Amino acid sequence: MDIRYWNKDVETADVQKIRHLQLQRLKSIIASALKTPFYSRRLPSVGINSPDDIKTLDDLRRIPFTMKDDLRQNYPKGLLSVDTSEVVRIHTSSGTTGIPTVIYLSAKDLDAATDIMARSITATGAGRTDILQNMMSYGLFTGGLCMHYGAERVGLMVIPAAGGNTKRQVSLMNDFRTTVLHITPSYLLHIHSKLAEYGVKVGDLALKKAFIGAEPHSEGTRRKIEELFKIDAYNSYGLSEMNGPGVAFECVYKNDLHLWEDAYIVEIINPKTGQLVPDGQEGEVVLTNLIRHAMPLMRYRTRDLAFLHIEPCKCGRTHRRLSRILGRSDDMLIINGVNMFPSQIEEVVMKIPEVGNNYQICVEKDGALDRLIVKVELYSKMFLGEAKQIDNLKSKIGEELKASITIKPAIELHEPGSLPAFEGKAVRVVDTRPKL
Ligand code: DLL
Repeated sequence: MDIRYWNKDVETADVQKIRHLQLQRLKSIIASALKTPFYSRRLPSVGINSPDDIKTLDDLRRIPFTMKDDLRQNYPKGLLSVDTSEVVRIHTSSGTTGIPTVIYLSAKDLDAATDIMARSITATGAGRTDILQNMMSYGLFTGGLCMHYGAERVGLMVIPAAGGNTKRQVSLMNDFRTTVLHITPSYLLHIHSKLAEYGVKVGDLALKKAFIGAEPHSEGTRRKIEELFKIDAYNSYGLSEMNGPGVAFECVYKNDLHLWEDAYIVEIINPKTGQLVPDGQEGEVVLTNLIRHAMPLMRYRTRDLAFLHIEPCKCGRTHRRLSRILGRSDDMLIINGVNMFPSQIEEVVMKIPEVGNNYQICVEKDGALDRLIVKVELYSKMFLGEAKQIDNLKSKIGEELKASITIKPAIELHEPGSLPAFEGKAVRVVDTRPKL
């Protein structure tokens, strides 16, 4: 096994040393948090007025959870601890109500996040001689830029291909002898289904590894990818609120994901009670960012369900491993890597005058990719008149949805009263993708 470390001292530090580092960093984050409008109200309300009020790591649990809604309600600057002149980058993710959540990074924060990304890449055995085709979108989404910076730091040659244009992606892989892909698992499987059409065989390519993440996938999907492409696929977990990818990453043993505990404090809680669950038990992942000062975030409820492995890993790293993500404790949908909430769709369709009072959101597998279909009942049968009128209406609904959720779903128009009606709680989402 090709075991490489980026920062061996930290990656293999004994647990006590890691906990000590966490405590020091937590105090320092508290100092920054007290400079934000949000935490300067919240921390004193639980008796934390200075970093000295944190004596042990258990004191973290005095701090209430921070929710996505807190970020939204404090948009855009309520969690900012510094003047914007100190900020060198922002990222955002979309929100349920159209209000995004924003993340601010200072130069020092970006440097720390890049270092963790470099560490993640190195843990897979990738290095300077590798050529990384980065097929995650660049922009407000963290997937593209964060991986890009980390890979450059390690010294890989980066092809900033971003997402889409499959034919060109395959040409790039071929022409530049790409060895590593950064990609969503669904897109990677889709690419495989296109190779024959382009006259390319897997054996013509130089692929060795893929970093797959940004969406839930099963062990079966990973194996399928590995067999089809004859590569090693490494699971990569992260979220924009915690700087994007690089929160947890698999090492060469591909036995679930090392969560970098010097950078993030992880708690696994029962999503109903908020209490910690016993070690090894499934629950919701709660994260505290220890490396971002421009915008501190503590005890953030990710809504992702997973468990922590307690046994050590053969690679020698002491940072505990997070299981693959087993589900969500809310209704967020991830469609080909893009996150959205059913409420965002409802918000848009219900504003369209031709739309009646019932709709349904269907998600299904279409080959390797996910397909989103929004079915709406029309207000009046007469809208189902001419073909041209129908097409115009479908395209109007599609465009308005795209402006909110960034992807354009297929739209189906239905006669009034024809979609399933509910007497109790409506079931709006029909997701027939296979369970993990
Ligand atoms: O998806 C960051 C990322 C980019 C991760 C590239 C990995 C690779 P968000 O758009 O904020 O950020 O979405 C975060 O996506 O809370 C999970 O629900 C889901 N997710 C991310 N990685 C995985 C994974 C990026 N490996 C949300 N397995 C998270 C399952 C994942 N779900």
